Amino acid sequence: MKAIRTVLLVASFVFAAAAASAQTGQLEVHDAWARATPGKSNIGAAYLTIRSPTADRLVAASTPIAQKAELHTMEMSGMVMKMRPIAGIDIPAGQKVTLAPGGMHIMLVGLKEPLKAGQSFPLTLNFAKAGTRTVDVAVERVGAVGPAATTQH
Ligand SMILES: [Cu+2]
Repeated sequence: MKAIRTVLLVASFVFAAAAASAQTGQLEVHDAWARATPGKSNIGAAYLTIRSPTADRLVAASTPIAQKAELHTMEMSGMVMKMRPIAGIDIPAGQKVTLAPGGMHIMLVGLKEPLKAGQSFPLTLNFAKAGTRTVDVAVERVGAVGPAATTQH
């Protein structure tokens, strides 16, 4: 009888701990990728997915492989899609925010070397609340439209 009570106590403790960690989960950055840059272009773009359990805001980015990393968005200007710098990207609580071609992206200005498919580089993101996150950005071929499957090769 005593043993059964002990098991129940342990079980309820483990359950409580799991519930607590779900509530205090951390901001995560997934699927960071960039397109290889053609020729001698010294401008590139990085894309990724951000999810945070609490509202946050991406306010800056930096990478050792470029002079500057700017937050950009794309919008229609007349009949043309144009990109422009933005001060930050809001991350609503519990919602996935995806930076992808044709939309928001991280512009890499002044690349020290062209981005080559198969390489990767570090990118540091600064969040208003979560602080910094450094992710590895995989470089995909020039025509890629998304990150390669990460589970199979
Ligand atoms: Cu841009």
